[in-house]
Amino acid sequence: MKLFGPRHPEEVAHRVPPGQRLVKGWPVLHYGPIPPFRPDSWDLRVYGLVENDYRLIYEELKALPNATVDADMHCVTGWTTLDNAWTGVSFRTLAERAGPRPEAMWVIAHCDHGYTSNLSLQAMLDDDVLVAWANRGEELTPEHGYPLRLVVPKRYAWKSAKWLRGLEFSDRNKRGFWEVRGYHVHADPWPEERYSYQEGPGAEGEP
Ligand SMILES: Nc1nc2c(c(=O)[nH]1)N[C@H]1C(S)=C(S)[C@@H](COP(=O)(O)O)O[C@H]1N2
Ligand SMILES: [Mo]
Repeated sequence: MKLFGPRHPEEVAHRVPPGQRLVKGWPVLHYGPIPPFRPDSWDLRVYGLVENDYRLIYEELKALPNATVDADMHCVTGWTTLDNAWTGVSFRTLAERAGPRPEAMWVIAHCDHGYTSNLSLQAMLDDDVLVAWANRGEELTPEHGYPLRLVVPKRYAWKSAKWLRGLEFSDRNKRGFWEVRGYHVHADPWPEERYSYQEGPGAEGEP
């Protein structure tokens, strides 16, 4: 995994989706203020249509098997960054511990201050989806989501919810903060799934 070395232009071209441009550095983008981290009251809840709902305090979360994923990041406003090495816990690890019921088809990420995003369980179970507390070996800064954010590398970055506090399994497509404001429920940057008017007729039901 080559993180900071020069890249071949063709390699870059293959990794920047249509309508996106590669940027230097790492932009900060979110709606509203940055929530404070209060370790004494912080928890991550995993709940909804699962066999065993549970909550983890921060130490318990970090003690789960750790995973590192090398991922690109694509914001629907047009910027892309490459090779963000994220460290955290795989979403699959969290989901297996909860045991989703057969009716669970969707996952809603809940954040401090009420931001939400939703995705199909199928997309969430991809092996590069994780909840992360570090990037390129450094703890996340508060503006990038510390103490915990979701990372869904293959979807536009509004799905990568910062200041994550809950993962809810559901049988319904409960649209998140941007999804109710006209953005696409699946949000794959390669076919440019930006806006909800592009969704097929099936998007409200089965993922
Ligand atoms: N809680 C929360 N998470 C959020 C957002 C937000 O407004 N609130 N914005 C999203 C959007 S639109 C983007 S592009 C990414 C940006 O992450 P970054 O600031 O670490 O680059 O965070 C996503 N996660
Ligand atoms: Mo974004």
